[in-house]
Amino acid sequence: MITLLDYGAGNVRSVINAIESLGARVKIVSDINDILSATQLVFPGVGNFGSMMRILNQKNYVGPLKDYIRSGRPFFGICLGLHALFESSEEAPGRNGLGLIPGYAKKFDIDFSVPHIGWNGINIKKPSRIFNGLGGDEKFYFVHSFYVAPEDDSVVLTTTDYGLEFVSSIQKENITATQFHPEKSGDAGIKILKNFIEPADKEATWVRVSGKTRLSKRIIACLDVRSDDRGDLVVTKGDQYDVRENGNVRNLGKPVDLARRYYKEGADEITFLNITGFRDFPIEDIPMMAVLRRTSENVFVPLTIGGGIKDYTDKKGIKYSALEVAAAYFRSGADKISIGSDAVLIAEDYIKTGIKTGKSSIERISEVYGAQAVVVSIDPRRVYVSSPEDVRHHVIKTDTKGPKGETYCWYQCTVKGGREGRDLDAVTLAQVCEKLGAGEILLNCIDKDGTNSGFDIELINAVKNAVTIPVIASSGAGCVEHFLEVFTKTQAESALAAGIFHRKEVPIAVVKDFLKDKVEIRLA
Ligand code: 1PR
Repeated sequence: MITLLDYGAGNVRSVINAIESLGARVKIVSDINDILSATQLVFPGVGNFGSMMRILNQKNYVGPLKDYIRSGRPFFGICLGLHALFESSEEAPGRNGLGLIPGYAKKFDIDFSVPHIGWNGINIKKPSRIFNGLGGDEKFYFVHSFYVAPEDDSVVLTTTDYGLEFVSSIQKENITATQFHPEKSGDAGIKILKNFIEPADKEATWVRVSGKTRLSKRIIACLDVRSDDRGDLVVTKGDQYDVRENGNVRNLGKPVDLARRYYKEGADEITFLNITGFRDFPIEDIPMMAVLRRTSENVFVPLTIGGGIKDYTDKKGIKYSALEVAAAYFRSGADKISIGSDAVLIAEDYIKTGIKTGKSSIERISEVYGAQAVVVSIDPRRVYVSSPEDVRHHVIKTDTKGPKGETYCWYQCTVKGGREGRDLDAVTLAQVCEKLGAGEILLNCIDKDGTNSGFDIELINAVKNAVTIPVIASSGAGCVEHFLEVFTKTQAESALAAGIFHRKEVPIAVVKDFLKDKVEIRLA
């Protein structure tokens, strides 16, 4: 029986599923006695250091947690569960951590995109049975803006390189804690959890010292999900956002089955877009919650869900905040939520007033769950102009001429699945959303969607060069060379595709095989 400390922020379902997949049972802490009587404790921290410590204090968990750890019983901390062990964090000045390990958590101050999101390697600094059975070149999933700086180097178990060499896990007597997420790190991560759960009499059999680690470019499979005309939930795919063929919604498979297939084929992440979300009431959208719950049972890579994440009032007049909608998705197994239409409206308001209200969905979800959990999905369309002075938007010079021979264009944001254009450009939207707390941009392109003609490199460069957060390039992938092009001609951290994966034209494994000696990627 593994005891799991859940303080209510973020996706602990994946940790539970990962542990249960190993045949162990999980007991979730509901009061201090559960902590005091635990025999093996896992603490997966998610979100913000300040709100985590506030909740632990409110629930009177701090004392029992310290007593448990000091008693010498096994403890495994994940992400903020690592930071919590330290004295403090720059994320919440003035807020004390558990103080069991001298040192503090620091914010990344580097020239790279922050948060550090994605699959990176580890340099092992001392033997540990936690790594038994691993080969040495595995990559693990990270998502964080802060890293721990212990005063005593002897606690350092691994380091990872990202702009600098930072501590990616620690081990001290009964305490093991990782910055990376084993529950989101495919088979390698599951092995680590297995080694923790298994009896402690096993010796460490393996140690490795390696050179610099590198963050991988991610390959993301995207599943646009909606009800077909019979009311069944299907994965569909549009051509420039039109998902109908001969009048019927295209049906390319079942969401859970396809997600499992992509996980097995080596997808680094899976994104579900509930593309009827803007018409439905998502909290009642049980089928989508169920899709996430079932997918997270045996898909151990990050899951993002988008579609309909906004404040709304249901048919009975009950009000739900976007935060509540997001919370329901996180509880169902999502690691990140993606906001589309609402982000455009929020940015328009912000541009009008220049005031951060703190009340928008982006700000509220980011505050509670952390910036890394908030993706903004942009659905832009090219608008050609004869001269940059014609509009007040970010205009680029383009190599793809317009219908009247125009050599300039801007990228118009749309809402409601591309059906309504707004007076806002994609570059400005991305910049405003970063300011408001978004942690990543999912950059679609309506002109390219479903065309198999390659990513819109000019759009991706325009947005990527305007923000410091990671960008997912999306729309238009038609062959393996398109992935190489987007990773060599732009700084995008990830590339997302849908149609070619669904139709089995270019499987994920083939993409990775093609990229493996040319670009840093994870081989599952
Ligand atoms: O506005 O917050 O409710 O979110 C709605 C979400 O649903 C947005 O993220 C929006 O992009 C998405 N969406 C809405 N309508 C459609 C549609 O197709 N009719 N899908 C739609 C957009 C997602 C793309 C696609 C890539 C790759 N499709 O990410 O997967 O273009 O496709 P490809 O590789 O086949 O070219 P809200």
